[in-house]
Amino acid sequence: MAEYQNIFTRVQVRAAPELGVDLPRHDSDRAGKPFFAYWIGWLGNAQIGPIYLGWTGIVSLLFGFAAIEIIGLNMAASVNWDPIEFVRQLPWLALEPPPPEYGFAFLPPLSEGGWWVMAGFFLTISILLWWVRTYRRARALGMGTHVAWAFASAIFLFLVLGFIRPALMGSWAEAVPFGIFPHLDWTTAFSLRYGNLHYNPFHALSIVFLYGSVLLFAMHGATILAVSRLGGEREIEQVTDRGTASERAALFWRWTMGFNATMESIHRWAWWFAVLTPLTGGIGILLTGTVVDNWYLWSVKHGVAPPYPDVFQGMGDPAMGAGQ
Ligand code: 07D
Ligand code: 07D
Repeated sequence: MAEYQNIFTRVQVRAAPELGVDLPRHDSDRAGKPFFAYWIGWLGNAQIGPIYLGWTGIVSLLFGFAAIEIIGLNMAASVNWDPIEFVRQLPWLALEPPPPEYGFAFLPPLSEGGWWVMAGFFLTISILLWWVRTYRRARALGMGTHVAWAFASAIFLFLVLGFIRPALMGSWAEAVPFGIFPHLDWTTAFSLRYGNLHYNPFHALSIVFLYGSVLLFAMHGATILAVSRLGGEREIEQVTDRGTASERAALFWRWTMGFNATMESIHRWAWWFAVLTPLTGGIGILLTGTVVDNWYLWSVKHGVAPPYPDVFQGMGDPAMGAGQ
């Protein structure tokens, strides 16, 4: 049985690389000669390439490279171009956005955030062109554009954090710095500055969808693996044949929780949970500092959180912390 199971689930189809799909007219050729990698076969399909580049792909990579170059060179300059220190301190190095005195100026002096604006601009172009690529490649294959719209949801949060909210606040200084720990420090500081993000209901919703995505992913992945001995991942047969693995999987969930998703709906659950994570999150960030200045006080006002305990009376405005 073990050998058959292997053949069942890991057999590699070595077909024509394009699966017989004709390229639309005016599309450039795909680049690279495809090859097969045995070990990669354990993670997915063993065939690597060819890749479709096209002008959106090439220009996206060029802008992405330029952005990373600007970030990396600025970080290197901050350690006096010392390669050892660059590697040693890399997680803590930063390229910071312009300070508040420049407001939302088009291009502040390069050494005072100008490089940040330029890198952000290039990174944004790169990401948007990559989005166009996901959209156009899906269209070229006659697919739906679900991947592109899911990606758009993440791009929405990215733009809110680095562009839309700073624009609304009239200051680049509100934006996220480039850097590993610096961007985490920004996240903590943001939460503290605006009265604890845990009291922001859209942050809570975003967490619900994030945790929900993890739960759904675990349930779905586990379910399919659990019926792979019955051919559970062979989706065509699963949709058309009776008495298949997917029926058993559905029965499992009806037995254990009284309800089952279907082969189609489980992917809709997954898509919506994933898409709603950055979408609700982005709404929460947009509201912060623009509509609501302190999420804790907002919660007290709306009866979501109880007022601060009396013991702090006489120590200033309790909700703002001692000394305010
Ligand atoms: C696994 C797919 C692969 C992608 C990877 C990321 C870079 C950045 C650039 C040094 C799941 C590649 C990363 C190219 C290097 C320079 C200049 C995706 C997978 C491996 N964060 N964040 C990380 C980004 C924000 C937060 C890690 C990006 C917000 C917390 C990585 C953005 C806030 C924690 C990273 C972004 C925030 C992280 C792992 C953009 C609130 C962690 C990411 C463009 C949302 C975790 C040290 C990962 C960590 C982490 C990248 C935005 C919070 C460096 C590109 C401002 C609390 N973030 N992040 O696996 O280990 O994603 O940090 O918006 O604990 Mg972040
Ligand atoms: C970042 C979308 C943009 C990314 C793109 C990718 C490249 C790399 C490279 C391929 C992730 C571009 C990619 C450029 C290409 C290669 C190599 C998506 C991104 C386009 N929080 N929090 C969230 C929790 C606290 C804070 C979301 C939990 C504290 C801030 C999420 C807790 C404070 C922000 C979440 C917790 C705080 C968030 C992110 C617990 C800190 C945000 C969702 C248990 C002290 C963001 C509304 C996401 C948001 C966000 C989880 C606590 C601050 C659900 C579980 C109280 C400032 N937090 N958080 O999808 O949307 O991110 O908030 O305490 O901005 Mg939080």
